[in-house]
Amino acid sequence: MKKIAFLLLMATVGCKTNTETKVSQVDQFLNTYTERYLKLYAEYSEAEWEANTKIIDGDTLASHKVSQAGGAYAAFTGSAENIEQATKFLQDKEVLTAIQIKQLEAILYGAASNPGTVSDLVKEKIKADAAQNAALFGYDFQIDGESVSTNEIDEILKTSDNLDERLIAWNTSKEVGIGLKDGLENLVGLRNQTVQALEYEDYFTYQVSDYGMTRAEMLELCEQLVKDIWPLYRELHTYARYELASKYGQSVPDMLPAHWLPNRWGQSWSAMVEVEGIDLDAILEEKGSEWLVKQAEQFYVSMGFEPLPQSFYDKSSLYPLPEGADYKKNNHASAWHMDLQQDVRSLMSVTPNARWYETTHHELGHIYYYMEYTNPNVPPLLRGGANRAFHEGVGSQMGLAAMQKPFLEGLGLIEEGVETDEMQALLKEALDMVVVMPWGSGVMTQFENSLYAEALPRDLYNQKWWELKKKYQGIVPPSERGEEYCDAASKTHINNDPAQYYDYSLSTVILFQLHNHIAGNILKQDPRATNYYGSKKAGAFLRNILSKGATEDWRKLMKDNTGEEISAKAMLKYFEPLMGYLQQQNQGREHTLGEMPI
Ligand code: X8Z
Ligand code: ZN
Repeated sequence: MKKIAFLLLMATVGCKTNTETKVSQVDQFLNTYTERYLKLYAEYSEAEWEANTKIIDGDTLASHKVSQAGGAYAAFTGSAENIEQATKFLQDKEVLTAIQIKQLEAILYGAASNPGTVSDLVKEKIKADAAQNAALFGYDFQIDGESVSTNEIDEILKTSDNLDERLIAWNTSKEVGIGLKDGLENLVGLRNQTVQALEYEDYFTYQVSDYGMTRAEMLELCEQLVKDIWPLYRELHTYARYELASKYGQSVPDMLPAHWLPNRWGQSWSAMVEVEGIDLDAILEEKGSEWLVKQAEQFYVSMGFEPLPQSFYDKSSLYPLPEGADYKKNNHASAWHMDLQQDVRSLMSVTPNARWYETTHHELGHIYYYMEYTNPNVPPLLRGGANRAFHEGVGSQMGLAAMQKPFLEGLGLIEEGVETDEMQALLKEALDMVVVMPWGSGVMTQFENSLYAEALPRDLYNQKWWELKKKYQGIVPPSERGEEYCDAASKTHINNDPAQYYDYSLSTVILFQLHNHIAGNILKQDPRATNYYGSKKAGAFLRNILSKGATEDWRKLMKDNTGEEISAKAMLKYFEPLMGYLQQQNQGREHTLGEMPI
């Protein structure tokens, strides 16, 4: 008895020493890794920032810098030595702390996109990525021989009643895809091959694994979300066909012609309707672009977030380039955590209208996420969102809140007590938030799944794209689009945020879960008419989620904060009153979408 007890004691003591040694060995490894990682990460970000804010035709220096810095970053993060060490430590999971395990896993996840064992492939991928980006954002869109910006194309699609003019603008917007097709095909191969070197089946599977899910699980979740919102989407589709046909003086088509819609990809339709009493475009035009950014910051600050550092304003690229500039910049909005510390920047082309008002809140959501998880409890390797969808959701949630009537009244943007049509306001929101679902979880997700996991041949790219557009969105091209076009490649994310677009549709359902919670439990307000402004309590609720970064499992975070699993229920509840209204509007109209897409 005694002997056994003694032996047990020895074993425990021995084990404790072992554990302590292991824990401190891992800490030492993580510290050394992090120090080098931060330096290389910051250098790579800086090179990328330059290459995205100053795109000059044939500029080899910028692409050389990206290749150099990207190469050094890849060589370190994908080095056999680091992979080996992290793998070895993870074999003894039971003696490690949860936060150590998460960091080691993050190291391996990062390594898989740059494995040192295939360093030539990785170098080629970095170069190809940079070239694709420069081709996409250096593209000179032209109408009648005159250069036009994407903001100008968007403006035509938003406002013009002239179908000929719309068709020209839409066709112009797709021209860029032609020259991107070869690069896309090449990148698909390179992305797949690099992750396959670390045993992932394909790049889509790799990207999904960041959620702790398999490809099949993600596809199933996406299909489920599309099914959940489909009855509402189907009503919106019918409504849009009839309303737009009447606006353009045309007969009602079975499917929506792409150039009829107020967005290049038919992913947001809110510009279709106006809410009387709330003409945000007119109000914002008077205020000017700088005001938009400052106001969005002020909204966050009112809820208890810190003011943005001065360096944000000094270093960001927030507005369109001056007329006649001899270079271009990336025209798609983004937010950057340059050094995983205090250097946060945004790249936008803010113009004073409702779309940029929403986008500014969206981008500042990323920035505030960066600032909140830059704290001593979150090691730099875990400075990311609970998952990527959480990162996308925060700012969109604030954007939604910043459009609601009580908020606008409080800010003096509309007159207190002004008569507005609440159903129109709800419809306008649905035309963005519901419409993004079949686009994000359907078209984009299915297309990229085919591209990466099902070896879609290049001579079917456009055919597949339009099959999916018809099936999930009920949208058809203005005329036959052969394989000489590559319409998918006109979408930024297909080129440079690959295989992760489901982030946006998941973020939409998550944001309604968080929003309904804030409205119902914290503000005690109608979720369709809230005013978050100045609510430190709502701010604290959000800050608590953001400040954890990626240190906790996202499912647990969701459950702890809302008591729910991820689902479209909150979103459907929010839009409930709209269903009856649409059914009434659509009485006697023919639905051309099936009762379910799948
Ligand atoms: O890409 C974005 C953001 C940048 S993270 C502007 N969004 C998606 C898109 O534009 O397609 C926001 C909504 C969907
Ligand atoms: Zn975003």
